[in-house]
Amino acid sequence: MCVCIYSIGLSMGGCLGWEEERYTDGSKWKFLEHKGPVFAPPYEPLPSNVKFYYDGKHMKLSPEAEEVATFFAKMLDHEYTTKDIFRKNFFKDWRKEMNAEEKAKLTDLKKCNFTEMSEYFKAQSEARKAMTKDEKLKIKEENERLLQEYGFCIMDNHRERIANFRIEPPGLFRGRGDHPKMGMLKRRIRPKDIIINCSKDSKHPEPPPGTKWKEVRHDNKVTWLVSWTENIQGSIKYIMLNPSSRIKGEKDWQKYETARRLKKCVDRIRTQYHEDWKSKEMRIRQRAVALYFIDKLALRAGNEKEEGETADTVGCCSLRVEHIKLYPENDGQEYVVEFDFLGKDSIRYYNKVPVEKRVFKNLQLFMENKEPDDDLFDRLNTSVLNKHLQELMDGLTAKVFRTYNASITLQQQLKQLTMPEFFSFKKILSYNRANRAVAILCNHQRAPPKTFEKSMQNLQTKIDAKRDQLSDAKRELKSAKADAKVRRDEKSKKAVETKKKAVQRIEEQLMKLEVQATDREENKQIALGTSKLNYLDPRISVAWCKKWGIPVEKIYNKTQREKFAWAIDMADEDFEF
Ligand SMILES: *[C@@H]1O[C@H](CO)[C@@H](O)[C@H](O)[C@H]1NC(C)=O
Ligand SMILES: *[C@@H]1O[C@H](CO)[C@@H](O)[C@H](O)[C@H]1NC(C)=O
Ligand SMILES: *[C@@H]1O[C@H](CO)[C@@H](O)[C@H](O)[C@H]1NC(C)=O
Ligand SMILES: *[C@@H]1O[C@H](CO)[C@@H](O)[C@H](O)[C@H]1NC(C)=O
Ligand SMILES: CC(=O)N[C@H]1CO[C@H](CO)[C@@H](O)[C@@H]1O
Repeated sequence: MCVCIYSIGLSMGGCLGWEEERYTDGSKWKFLEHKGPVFAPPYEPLPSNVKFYYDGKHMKLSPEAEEVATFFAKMLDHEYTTKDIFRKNFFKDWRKEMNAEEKAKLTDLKKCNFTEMSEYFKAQSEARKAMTKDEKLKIKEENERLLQEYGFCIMDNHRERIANFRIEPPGLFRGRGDHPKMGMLKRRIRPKDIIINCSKDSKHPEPPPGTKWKEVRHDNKVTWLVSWTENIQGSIKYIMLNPSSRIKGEKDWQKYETARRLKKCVDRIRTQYHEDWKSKEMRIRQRAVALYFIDKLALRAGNEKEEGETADTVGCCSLRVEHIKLYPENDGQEYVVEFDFLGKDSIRYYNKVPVEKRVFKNLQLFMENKEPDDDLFDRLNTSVLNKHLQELMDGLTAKVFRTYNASITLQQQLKQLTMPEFFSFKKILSYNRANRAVAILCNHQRAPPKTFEKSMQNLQTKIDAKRDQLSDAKRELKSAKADAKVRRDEKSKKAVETKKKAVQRIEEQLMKLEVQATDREENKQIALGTSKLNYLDPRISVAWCKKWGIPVEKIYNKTQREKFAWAIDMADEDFEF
């Protein structure tokens, strides 16, 4: 068979998928061969001089109990280990790994002393940092060998990179926000947990000696290679192809094409839901108001599965009465709705927006005679809404509205903010500002990075030094000019020119640093990555780069360039979303 090698990047990017990917156009692969996953290394018991103490007394733990204890010890300096839920969940799961004797003795987490374990891991991590070049090179070579052996598969006629062929090691679950399951033991994944998907006529991956796979499948309608069920949320995890692969690229392209189709019919959809606000049927009114929120505020639809089980997060359909407040008038605006709830990943969504009068009146109606914890849209659920969206446009979901609004907003902002006369670094600031406008729209907030103040200080020091340098250069220019006036010869004229250029160069460097500071400051609490990676049609960004002669590397890092290879390859300066 002919193996065509293409799109092979070597960075270790990519992540495990959560959604099973099926071909949307009914296509199938014909041949799939791969080597299966790389398992986490087995547990290595602690050296005997690293001791664990219970109630002040040394206690030797069984290997099973010790392994789980090390997970806690490794996180000892982290705030998590002070949280009640974390400690409770951890202790409950830890006890399950203890033998009878340990179970009887270890009854109070407060009496456990993990200090020596924690010190040991800290020392190990220091030792890793202090490795010699040769030792580091050895590790790098071993990683490269694993990548070459396990990191690629052959799908039909292509050799493709696999996104993440390493199975995560066991540890303690953290989750985002105040996740009710934080601290639980994330079990070690073994061959007997693994389902392999490959073609019948390929060389099947071998399980490690003495073990068996759970199952080997030959399902050519899906694009995953390996799957297993993780124990915390019971969700299925998959090993899939790298974003740079042909299949991923096509899926990505399709997503943005769907958003572009929405652009063409969004007016019709808006007209319709405006009409539906007046419907005699309550379920239609509720559906229409929910749709308005999704369109106007880029809210998520809400999970189809019951969210209540995990953190108390909601989407549009699962909003409760307590999540909104109505103000007939607020700060000089009429019909204002205040939203305050925890959205995906427990990130708070807070927004105060004026809405149309009819929406406001409907909301009042929906809230009548209800308790705070009653559903706002009691006649609506996510599946009903999704079905309705499908009827409005093939392939339409709440996410398509987000993608559409994000992409069109980026395009408009880029047009507005990029001035032809800007230096290229200032154009890049414009790009980041456009990206920020979208991130704000999508509610992609973050806590300021820990290193923020420090890195701003460093930058400020550089700026101050550059300012001094500039005044020196200006002074030198002035004296060169004075000198030239007196001497009136070629040599001193040349000197003036040289000094002038130096001043210009330093001015430009100073401006660049100042723009950098502005950019960083504005970015303090906003995460650009998520929208860049998931909601912004890369063809808009690539077209913008082309138009202004900005290298794509300035806006996409290596991982992002791999993911968007399809868009970069077909770069078109006149692309209109
Ligand atoms: C825990 O153990 C360490 C090391 O053996 C010891 O220095 C420390 O005092 C102990 N901490 C407590 C709270 O007993
Ligand atoms: C995108 O969302 C914003 C914020 O709610 C909204 O004002 C705007 O009308 C939307 N734009 C489009 C084109 O849908
Ligand atoms: C959603 O509502 C529809 C119609 O009321 C109902 O048939 C369906 O079972 C509901 N789905 C869920 C997941 O609750
Ligand atoms: C690229 O940027 C993303 C954030 O958007 C980051 O998560 C990733 O680690 C970066 N990759 C590289 C290779 O720098
Ligand atoms: C869940 C699933 O799609 N399983 C498929 C795995 O592969 C076998 C053999 O091709 C199919 O029969 C199953 O339906």
